[in-house]
Amino acid sequence: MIKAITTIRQARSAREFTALNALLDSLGFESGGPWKGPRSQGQYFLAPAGKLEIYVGEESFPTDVWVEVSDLDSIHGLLTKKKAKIVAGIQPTTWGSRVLVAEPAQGMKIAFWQKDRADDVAIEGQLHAQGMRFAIVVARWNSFITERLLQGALDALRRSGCRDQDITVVRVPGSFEIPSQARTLAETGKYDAIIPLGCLIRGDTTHYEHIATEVTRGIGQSAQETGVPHTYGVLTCENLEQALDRAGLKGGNKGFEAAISAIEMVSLKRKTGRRQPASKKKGRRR
Ligand code: DLZ
Repeated sequence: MIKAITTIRQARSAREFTALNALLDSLGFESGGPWKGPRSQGQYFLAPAGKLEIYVGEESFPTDVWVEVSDLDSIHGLLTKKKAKIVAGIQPTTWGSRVLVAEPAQGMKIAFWQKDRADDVAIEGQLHAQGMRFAIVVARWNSFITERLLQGALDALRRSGCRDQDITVVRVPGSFEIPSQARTLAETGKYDAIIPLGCLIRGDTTHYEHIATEVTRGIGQSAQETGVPHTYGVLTCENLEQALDRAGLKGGNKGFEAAISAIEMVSLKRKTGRRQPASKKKGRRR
């Protein structure tokens, strides 16, 4: 039974390996984990689909690594920002797509491509945060975890193009206070989305269940009643180890994920929501 396809590239030095690692991570590849052997070390990255493609004909391809993306312009922007070598800028192909070829390490060419028309007709939000304004509500309780969530959220917003002056961070005592503050901020009309961050760890107190239920309900209610997207960056964990995993260790950083979801929801709302009358638009603070 076939299980996976792997293509392997060798970096020429530890420094190049580290730089490649960081670049692929910033482009959005999901890390599958590092490995270390007696003579070498590696890192593998995952993509939602793998393909082994064969063809016949006169088409010639500049490389044998092709990465299909949903937003080629953003990839181009990121590669440029990271000073990766671009061998061929974005060009149309003969098969209804656009492609660019990068060479992040010598001899390691990667083609990034995007179809001109998506296969499905689904409407999806984009992940550009330029011009969007966010409020992050962060609980001080378990701050050694919530501060990590905050760093993750800020990283996601900045990497997606949000300016620091468009981000407001508000601290509240504990997760229980998040919904009311989230609502206060949402009602100002100044923010495109609210990103709540907290960490509830089940202790030997019965408070845990009550707070978790209230916080979840309150955030959802604020989102629905104000019409401002709110995401959910509140960890509900059995223990500290689990919380650490979800705040940047094994399980990624849920603050980062909550911020990315917020960007997507703002973009989606702009695409699918009711158009604002011109008079209202003018009055909007931007
Ligand atoms: C009281 C309390 C408890 C027991 N546990 C947590 C927790 O694990 N995470 C958290 O964010 N907050 C906790 N709190 C504090 C409440 O959220 C709230 O701040 C206080 O009860 C004051 O209203």
